[in-house]
Amino acid sequence: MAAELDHDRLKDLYRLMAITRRVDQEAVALQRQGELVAFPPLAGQEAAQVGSAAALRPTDYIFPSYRELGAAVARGVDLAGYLQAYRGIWNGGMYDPEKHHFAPIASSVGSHVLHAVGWAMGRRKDGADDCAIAYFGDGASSEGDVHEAMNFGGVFRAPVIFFVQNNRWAISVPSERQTAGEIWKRAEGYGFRGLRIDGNDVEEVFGATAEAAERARSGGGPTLIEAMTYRLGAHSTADDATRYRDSADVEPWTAKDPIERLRRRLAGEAAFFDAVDEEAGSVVAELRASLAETQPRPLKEMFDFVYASPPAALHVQRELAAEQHADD
Ligand SMILES: Cc1ncc(C[n+]2csc(CCOP(=O)(O)OP(=O)(O)O)c2C)c(N)n1
Ligand SMILES: [Mg+2]
Repeated sequence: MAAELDHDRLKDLYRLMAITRRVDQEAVALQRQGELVAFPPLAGQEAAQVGSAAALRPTDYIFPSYRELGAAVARGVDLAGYLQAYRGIWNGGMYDPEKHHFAPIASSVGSHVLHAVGWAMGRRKDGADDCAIAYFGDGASSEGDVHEAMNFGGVFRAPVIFFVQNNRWAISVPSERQTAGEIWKRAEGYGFRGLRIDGNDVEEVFGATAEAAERARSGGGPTLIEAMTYRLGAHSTADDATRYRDSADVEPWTAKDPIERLRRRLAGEAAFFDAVDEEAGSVVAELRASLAETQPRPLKEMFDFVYASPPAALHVQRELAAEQHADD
């Protein structure tokens, strides 16, 4: 289902994917240098994320998991704010979700898929024709929350796209050890359209997402897109993927690297590639500088923002914390 994107659009997608790759590598380096607590690299999944996010309108709402840096780059989210989540400064990132319609990062697997459905239903009640997209993994597709979200979305024909990146792994569990059938086929049981696409082909991803968004806007209900891709790196900087997978399994996917694939299509654009490299270099230099300036948040904020009226026990804890950490 190629969307036949024009040359300039392909160049823009290349630019976003290349910047994403560079920021991803920088984030891993920052973790190794002690600047981040942990980071889940997305290398290999750039086409799936950038192609889908770029196919939406800025007013459509993105509900990311913890591995959606590429969608954040495509949306123009403040990347230092994004990485605060991985620096342990703030759960869910310090960027403003409302500014770019990019929800706080969900590290609880699958939980945000319900939020996407709720937001989509609310937006329709407001009379708007925006849609929501929920990004989640092959592993998350086994979560009860995800089944509930898809069932609810189907029954209420919510304007939502369920976008699964099947990167073949849920930490150390390969997808065939956790899903007996095919994820995209579940859509039929929920009463909406499902499809499987080549997640490393940015044009195909863009086309499938644009079509799903159109369906959502026009009252056609949700779409489940299963984008077949591969997690080239480890699950996160906290694990060693060589303990559970062979490098021989990774090699064929390295050959299908989505950025190299697009670069081959854009051959002859040497000056453009150089300009993108240079831009990516400045993006990461700025990012590094702005992370270095990050100050910890006031300790008392740990107790804010959850309850409108915090329970008594929390008040006690808050006072104790204030007493014991008067300087924080
Ligand atoms: C509710 C919940 N259960 C377990 C975990 C631990 N955990 C973190 S990531 C992950 C694997 C998720 O795999 P998948 O959905 O395929 O996403 P991927 O990491 O491949 O992007 C697990 C089990 C968690 N964060 N939240
Ligand atoms: Mg996975």
